[in-house]
Amino acid sequence: MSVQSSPAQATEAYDVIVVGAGFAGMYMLHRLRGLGFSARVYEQGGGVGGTWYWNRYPGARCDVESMQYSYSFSEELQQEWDWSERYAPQPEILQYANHVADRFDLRRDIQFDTRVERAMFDERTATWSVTIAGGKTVDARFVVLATGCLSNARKPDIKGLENFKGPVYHTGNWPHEPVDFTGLRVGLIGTGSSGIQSAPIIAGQARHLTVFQRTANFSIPARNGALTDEERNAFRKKYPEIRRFAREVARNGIYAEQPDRGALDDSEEERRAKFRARWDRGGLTFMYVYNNLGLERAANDTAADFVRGKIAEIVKDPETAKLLQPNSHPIGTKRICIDTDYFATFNRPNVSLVDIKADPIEEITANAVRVAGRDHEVDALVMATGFDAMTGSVAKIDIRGRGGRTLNRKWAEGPKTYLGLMSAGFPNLFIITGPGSPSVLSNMIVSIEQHVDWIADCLVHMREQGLATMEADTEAEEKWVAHVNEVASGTLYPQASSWYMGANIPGKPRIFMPYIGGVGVYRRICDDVAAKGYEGFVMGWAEVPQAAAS
Ligand code: N01
Repeated sequence: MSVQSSPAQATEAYDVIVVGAGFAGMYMLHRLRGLGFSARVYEQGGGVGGTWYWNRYPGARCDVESMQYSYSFSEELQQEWDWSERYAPQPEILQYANHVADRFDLRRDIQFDTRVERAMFDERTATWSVTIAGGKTVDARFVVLATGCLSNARKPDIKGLENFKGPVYHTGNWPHEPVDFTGLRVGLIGTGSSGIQSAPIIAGQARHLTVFQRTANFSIPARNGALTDEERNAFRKKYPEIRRFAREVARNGIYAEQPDRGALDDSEEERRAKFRARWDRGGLTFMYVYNNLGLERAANDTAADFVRGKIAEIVKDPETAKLLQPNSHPIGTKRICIDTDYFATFNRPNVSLVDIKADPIEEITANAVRVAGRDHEVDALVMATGFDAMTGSVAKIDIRGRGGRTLNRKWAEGPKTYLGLMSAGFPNLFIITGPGSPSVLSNMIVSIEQHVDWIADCLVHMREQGLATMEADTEAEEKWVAHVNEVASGTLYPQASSWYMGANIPGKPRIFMPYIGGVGVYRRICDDVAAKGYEGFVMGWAEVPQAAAS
């Protein structure tokens, strides 16, 4: 038996339906095609690129260096594409996504502007019936959710927001036309990565920028700059080593020196020198100066104190500097931000900071944000308030597995998966970089490629063995969920009210969602599971005769 299209009575049928045409969906399609599977990708947006299609806010960039935040599956692609800067701006990443779509002729199997509304598993035929916007139903043996972890933008429920007369933008769903803030008073709510990246650019344009800060955040300078030909070529020459290291050794899928000691193993002077060197170099690897910054509070405090000290050096007004110094969580336990001139922006005469921790926003009126009885007048509002992360986009699809049980009901107390790849009771449904995998704690493209390759190998295995269904075993899933929680609880991460924990969404269960064991360790676990005949997964044979191959 082979993995093939559903019976003829279905109007349209594929071996695999992929939901989403971001970096995960595009690579999945490329692999499926290469292996001879028929596949259809449905994408809600009008183009490829996923998160980079939607997040067009001013200053949007990747916080992983471009030479590493790129596909490794094609040697030609990685040799031919020229990244212009150390951290590529959003338009360039989107251009890259479009280049990949063209280069590998992906568009002919992608249907844009098409939301997937529902997916129902028919146990009798071992087929998924997928309903797309407009009501059309398409069948597939397998469904792959490549829906992204940060793709469900969340506008908070703030009293009076509907009364605001000016435009309200969300960084995660930015208009495709240019937005010009010249001459306007702009209110920015939210100081995560999106707020921190956009504030300096908006401040450079607007008459006045008021930043409403609930939680002060740690941010490290990006030290962005143009890449020279020499730098690009040096990187390209080293790609085999860089990619191997990112996949197999690095915890976060990023090639960088690995720490060999803890923060308290050095004298204060040595520590400061090392932190200073990383601060001056810039970028995410600041947290990898030492090997215990995410594990021990005393070690973490040394890095947090260093950054707080830097904020005090940069920001001239002591009151503002104090407000900007994060004190509510250990450094790195909320996603660390990478910025260009964020803290210095508060030295500008046209920028003010309003603390909404002590005094939350009371109300938004027609032309102001009211805090502690005072109206801060604004002409436009920018919500940099984040996402219903990791589960939000999956939850928007009505997914029904065995016995008609919905995935939303199963995940009501928090997402449960085996390896972040499948959830028991939902056969033949794969998730790329799902909860329970390293995912958002890693260079996403490294994790995407690993998942796609694993799923592709798995489908080939099923085809070769004549298997019709595969699903996570409940016991294996319980053990994996317990393992994910156990590893997280050995770190400082659960101490922060972060979106990793679901804490940014009122009512969402607080569970540390990504797997923190490291990209290399996780890859070995997945490979080992496959080598043992997909241990922890239950395989099934077809119960009905298969139709002719498509
Ligand atoms: O969202 P966030 P983001 N009233 O959730 C505040 C990736 N990313 O879009 O912390 C007032 O981090 C909220 O306050 P608090 C990256 O992984 C990457 O910035 O909950 N404030 C917080 O300050 C990142 O981590 C890149 O107290 C409210 C902010 O809004 C992830 O996306 C760039 C509020 C939300 O911060 C998400 O980043 C951008 C309310 N009701 C994003 N609700 C790069 O590659 C929320 N907030 C560089």
